[in-house]
Amino acid sequence: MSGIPQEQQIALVDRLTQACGGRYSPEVRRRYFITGPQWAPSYQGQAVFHAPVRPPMTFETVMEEYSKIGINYWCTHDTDVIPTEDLFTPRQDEITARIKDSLKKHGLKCSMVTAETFHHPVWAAGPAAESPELREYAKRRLANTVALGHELGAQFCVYWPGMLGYYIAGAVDETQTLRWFAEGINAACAADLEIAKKKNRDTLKHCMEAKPFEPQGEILLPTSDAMLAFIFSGLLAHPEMVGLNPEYLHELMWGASVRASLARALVCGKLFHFDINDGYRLKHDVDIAIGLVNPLDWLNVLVLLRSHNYKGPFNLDYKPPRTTSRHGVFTVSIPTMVDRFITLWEMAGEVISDPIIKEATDALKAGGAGANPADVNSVVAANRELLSLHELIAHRLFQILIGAHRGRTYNL
Ligand code: 3MF
Ligand code: MG
Ligand code: MG
Repeated sequence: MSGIPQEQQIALVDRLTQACGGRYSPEVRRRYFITGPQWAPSYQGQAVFHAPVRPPMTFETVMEEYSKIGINYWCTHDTDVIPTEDLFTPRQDEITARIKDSLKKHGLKCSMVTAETFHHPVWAAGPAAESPELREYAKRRLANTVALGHELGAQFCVYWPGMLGYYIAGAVDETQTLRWFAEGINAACAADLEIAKKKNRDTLKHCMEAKPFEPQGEILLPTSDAMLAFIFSGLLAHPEMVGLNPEYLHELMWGASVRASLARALVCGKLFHFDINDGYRLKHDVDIAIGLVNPLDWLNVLVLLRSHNYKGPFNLDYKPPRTTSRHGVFTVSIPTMVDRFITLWEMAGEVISDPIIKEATDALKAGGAGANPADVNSVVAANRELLSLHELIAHRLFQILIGAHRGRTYNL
């Protein structure tokens, strides 16, 4: 093949994307509670060792493209759309009015807002640092984000305290920092109660998001489990208003079983919101799009969520790879990721109703006949053959993933 002329490359990418088939219509995509962040498509590919590879993008463009693809909901950090210096000024109101107009124009709703408490130099020592004035500013920022959420009609507010910690141990008393951080969340809940009452709206669902590493060197609430302990610690004035926004990769990054992490959130009634993506264990936060690394694990995760009636948002928190162009972000990254999610979600339904898995699971739950709980050997003997079904269920999941249960075969 000879070199592909630059002016023919978009047509090639589009033609091959079409040729893949398996696309859902925007109408079908809109049936799912999929939310699109401002920051995902507008990520320019920059990082400590990386220069940006794509141009900046406005919220108007993001909303227009989401609407064409079939994503109903948009979400944002406060400073993705309002420069830090413009917060708390009339510029904030002007921009908020433009956001509302654009949402309306493109038929989108705002699902969630989140305060950026990690990027700006003001957060160099984190959002709960020693300076009382800094902490007062942090409370104002959280309360302002809650107000923005109500103004835009959001149901959720997310907090990712990725700067809650330190680079160098010893200077900070962790218990004190956690108490100060709780004061920030309490201020956000208090503001919410007041605004919700005034506006006659429900209060927001406040969701904490954990990540084990990055950008802080050591993080005080590194996992969803640490956050559950924090929510139930007695430090929060309204623990009933606060839950979790786990992120698939953030749990995987520390080596967890994501499905087990989600299960622990579910049994606590705290799985409010879910950031979906993919990546690798014990590596940095690559935020690859769903299903490109761990499709079988993703199928398992969605089986858990479907069988436990999770009704919250699936938030596309991913970073388009630096190899993807601006055109590719909206023609390859987002639609293919949404379509893989939908396919995996529907497959999860097939797993739940699969007669083989169902019969095997029922048999395991019935247990082996003749087991006597007072006799260890009889319990072992009664279940010996039955327990092979665990591996058979795993094989069946693989078959469902590759479509073998629908007759797909390889003839050698
Ligand atoms: C960082 C993240 C964040 C959070 C967001 C909270 C940039 O790893 O995942 O996205 O999701 O700040 O909504
Ligand atoms: Mg996230
Ligand atoms: Mg991430």
